[in-house]
Amino acid sequence: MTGAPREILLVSGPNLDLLGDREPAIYGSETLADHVAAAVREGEHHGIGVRHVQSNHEGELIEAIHEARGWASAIIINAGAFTHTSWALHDALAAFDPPVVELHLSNPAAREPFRHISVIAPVADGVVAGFGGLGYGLAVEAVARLLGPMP
Ligand code: CA2
Repeated sequence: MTGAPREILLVSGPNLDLLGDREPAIYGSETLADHVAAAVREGEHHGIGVRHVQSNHEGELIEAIHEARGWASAIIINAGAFTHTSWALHDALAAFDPPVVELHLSNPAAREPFRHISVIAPVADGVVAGFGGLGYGLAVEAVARLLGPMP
């Protein structure tokens, strides 16, 4: 392998740390750790590392995105409910040049009206939504394809 190693920052927003414990009908019974493990496995398949950060605090997520400007080849973000409200996350992602993939377990467009708006979507290259835990692997595959073969 040549070139710098590729690594994705996987960002998980508020309440995703509760997955597996509540609301299984909407979000499934797998835990966030299960989803992160699926992303890591798919990354290994493509020779891409995955670093994960979860926080219930908007500022911590913004700091992680700022820091990723120094090392990440892409960001995959499930911003939780901040998806619908956080222009601060929007602005942080706008300052990150490499690919950004927005990720959701559910399909917010098929749910309550307040979930139909994403302030992340305008600064994302694409969105993976509605496929439950399968989406974590799909999002990593999307990044691998966007980045193309190692130079
Ligand atoms: O479908 C998704 O992945 C969401 O990003 C999940 C968010 C929701 O606000 C978005 O509209 C769509 C919710 C995060 C997890 O919330 C939980 C609440 C209780 C129990 C377990 C998870």
